[in-house]
Amino acid sequence: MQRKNLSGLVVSLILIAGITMYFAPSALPSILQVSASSHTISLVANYPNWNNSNPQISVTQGDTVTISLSRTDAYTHQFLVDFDNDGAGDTGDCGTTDQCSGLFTTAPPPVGPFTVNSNPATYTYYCTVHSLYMKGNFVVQSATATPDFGVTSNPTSLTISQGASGTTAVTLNSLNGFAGTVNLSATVSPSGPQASLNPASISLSTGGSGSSTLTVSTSSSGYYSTPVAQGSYTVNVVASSGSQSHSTSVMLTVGSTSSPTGNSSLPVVPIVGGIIGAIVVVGVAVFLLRRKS
Ligand SMILES: [Cu+2]
Repeated sequence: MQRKNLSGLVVSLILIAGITMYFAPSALPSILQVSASSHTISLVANYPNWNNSNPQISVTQGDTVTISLSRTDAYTHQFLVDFDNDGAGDTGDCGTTDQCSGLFTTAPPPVGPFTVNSNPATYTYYCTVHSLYMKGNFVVQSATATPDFGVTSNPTSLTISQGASGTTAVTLNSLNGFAGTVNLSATVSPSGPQASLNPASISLSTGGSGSSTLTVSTSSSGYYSTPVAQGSYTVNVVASSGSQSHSTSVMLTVGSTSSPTGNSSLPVVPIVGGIIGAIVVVGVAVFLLRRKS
């Protein structure tokens, strides 16, 4: 009886281990593929094009590439990838910098496999014989694109009257496979209006996006219930995750919608206006008093 239980336990453990190994890979977070891969690219020469369209070839730095060649027309061709950007005419660096076939009529041996060592950029591949027409882009992409995120707001400006509030949507986007939590904060300059974000933190999945609502309020505050001054403000929204941070600005105009929306600091205008008004009042009073006496 004891032995039967033991064998049952062993069978159960093997089953659990098997199921775990089967399901574990799908439970792992998806990670951006950055390891080098191998590509075989087939190009058919058919004057005046490769593959009838001179297709763009895209690879990643560090990839291993093999190019198999053939033709369907009656001409002689020669394939060349111009990694040093000196044109189709220089075949002297074939096999060192550039990658080339020989002149061919029937399908030649494939070019490569070769490792793409050139810096990320757009290069050109040619037929050296028909270089004006038979050419296309050979794009080398970076293998080390850093996962990152972007932040935008819509709308990018708000106009609200004193004592009111307004909202704008702040959107976060995952870039280059970024996945993680991004914290949002907002500051207003000059101080006065209050800004808040809901939610203040967004979890982005790889290739995903998320949105938060930025609410800006100009209700009066403080002991004397001082109203927020009319004028132009900037709300700076900072999105940060670890050491990475990005920001976006929302222009805020406080006042009636018909008031000017220039960049000048409007609080100066009422102050200057008030001072001028006071001088005029005092001046008129002095004039009247002198006239009376
Ligand atoms: Cu050709």
